[in-house]
Amino acid sequence: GGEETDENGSASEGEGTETEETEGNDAADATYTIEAGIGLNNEHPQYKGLLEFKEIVEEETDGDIHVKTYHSSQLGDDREMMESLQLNTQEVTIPSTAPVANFVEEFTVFDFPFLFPNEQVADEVLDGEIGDQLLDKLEDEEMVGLAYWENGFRDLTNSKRPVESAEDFEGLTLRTMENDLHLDAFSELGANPTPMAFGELFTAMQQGTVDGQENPLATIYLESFYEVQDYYSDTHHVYSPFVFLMSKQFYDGLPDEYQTIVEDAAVEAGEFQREQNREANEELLADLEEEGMEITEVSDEDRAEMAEIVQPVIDEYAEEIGTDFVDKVYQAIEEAEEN
Ligand code: KDG
Repeated sequence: GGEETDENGSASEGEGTETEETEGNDAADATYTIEAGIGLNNEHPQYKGLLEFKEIVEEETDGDIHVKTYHSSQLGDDREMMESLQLNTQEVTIPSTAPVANFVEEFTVFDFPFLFPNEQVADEVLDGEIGDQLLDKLEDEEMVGLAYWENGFRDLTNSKRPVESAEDFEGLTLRTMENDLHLDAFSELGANPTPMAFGELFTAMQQGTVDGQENPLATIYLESFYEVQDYYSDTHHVYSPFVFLMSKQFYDGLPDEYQTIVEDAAVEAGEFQREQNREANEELLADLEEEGMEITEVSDEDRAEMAEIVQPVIDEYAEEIGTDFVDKVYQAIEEAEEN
């Protein structure tokens, strides 16, 4: 529930790498320890969701599983943390789907530009058969996918000019996530994409190595990107899910009962996280403007033009992933839209 604001609040003030212990739980008494790390900071709803996961798991195992939480890439970037999961030197991480596609290429489909029309449709497809099918594929990569959380619709910021239409991308040096589809789509729009780990982004913008970046509003505001960026556009070009990942070796070593507990906790904390995230993404635009960013609203026509330009890239990746599977995704989206 939302009653642990105090704990969240004090956790976000902490200077150290570890959050304060959940009351009543003594790490020394635990049989299992989960080290959980994310790239975003402790202000982000993703971290609040992680604290919720910690609380549920520690309570339901009576402290027998202890969860240590890390934020701001303290344990590494998305790729490094996933590799640590494979080696079982870290137990949990929650990356965007984009870098996950470097391990299981089918995940690329969720990053197709303008794929999901809204969050509700995304929830239904991700939490349904299609989403499950992809989570299952992670096991060959020594990871277990327990749930989808939400990063959200990605928007554009830059330090050069207002971006209103497709032409405005021309020549902008943009940091992208480490994902080939993202790279090719932004190239197609005329930008100069530079893949980079999230932890290096702020400095890259500050030093002018890149002109801009794209992320959901919550990240843009809560990571104080307004300090180094002047223009924001609500492009909403990609819906970015998070995947809650656990080391397969660690998961397999848990008693059945604990496997169920961590799985249910990932889903339950995910529901809480999605709620928090949606609130943040709704509320923060005014705050961003107050911080001095110039806000540009992108029209549906301009979005449609962007979509048309990147369509050949989408088609290419659909071929690569398998058009049968991609068609199933489109079909699931259509069905969800009817509900
Ligand atoms: O905690 C998640 C981050 O590590 C990352 O996935 C955020 O969307 C993201 C980005 O732009 O790298």
